[in-house]
Amino acid sequence: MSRLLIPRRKFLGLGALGLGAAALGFSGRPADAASFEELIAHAQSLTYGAQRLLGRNALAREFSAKDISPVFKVNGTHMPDTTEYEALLAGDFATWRLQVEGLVATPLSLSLADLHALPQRTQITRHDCVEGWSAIGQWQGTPLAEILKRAAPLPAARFVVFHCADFYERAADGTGQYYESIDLVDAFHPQTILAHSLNGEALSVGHGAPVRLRVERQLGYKQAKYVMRIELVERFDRIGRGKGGYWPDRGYEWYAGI
Ligand SMILES: Nc1nc2c(c(=O)[nH]1)N[C@H]1C(S)=C(S)[C@@H](COP(=O)(O)O)O[C@H]1N2
Ligand SMILES: [Mo]
Repeated sequence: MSRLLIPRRKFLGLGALGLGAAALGFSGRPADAASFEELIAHAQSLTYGAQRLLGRNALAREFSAKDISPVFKVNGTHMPDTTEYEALLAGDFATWRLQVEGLVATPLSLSLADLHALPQRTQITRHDCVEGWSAIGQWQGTPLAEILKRAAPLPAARFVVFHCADFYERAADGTGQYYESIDLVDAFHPQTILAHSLNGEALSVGHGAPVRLRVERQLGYKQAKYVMRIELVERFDRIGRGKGGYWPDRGYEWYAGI
């Protein structure tokens, strides 16, 4: 906490904003529930709103240590092919900063040490890839909610976009950078974490070092690796090809529920 670059006074001042810091759990009082409900209701799109509200807190299944897969396949990008990423890796990510920006009251710039200093969560879950393989692994990281409540999303924010370091397939026009997005229901879900470790070890490059998203109720392609920047937005139309993710832009479902 002390290493977070946020003056405490800013935290205390958030109640003045429309959203209200209390809505995001700063006080933990039961009275907060109503305003949080309003926030979530606002975030729903009609296509899946009612369904998501009913099950918004349902947990993905968690497993025990004996279930952990001996091998967790690496899929998609194995190593981001940019000089920026190579430099970060060469310095063991000491200069890496996670940017949190867009529709937030308090933009953040967090080091790996900052993320480790926040509350942590460990979970053993199953990863399901659309290509037909699964693997069970133990993920450890910082709940996205802990980060977001410090950034304080503005009332207009509806989605959280994860911008990654890698180009899955770099097109001639420079597009092709990997990205993904989730709604605020998934963003504040207790199992949604920015993982820095797999099976007790710092993430390998293959699995998304230094941090990757785990959003456990959705398929593999939503689990963005090499997350560099988190952007809160109201809509997707100016990002990538406008469908909210690298694979959604190429015909896959944006909401990839399991
Ligand atoms: N940045 C980035 N994230 C990504 C991908 C990718 O190519 N680039 N591939 C996705 C797919 S399809 C899957 S199945 C998982 C694979 O994660 P793993 O390599 O840790 O098994 O990452 C997802 N996240
Ligand atoms: Mo996948």
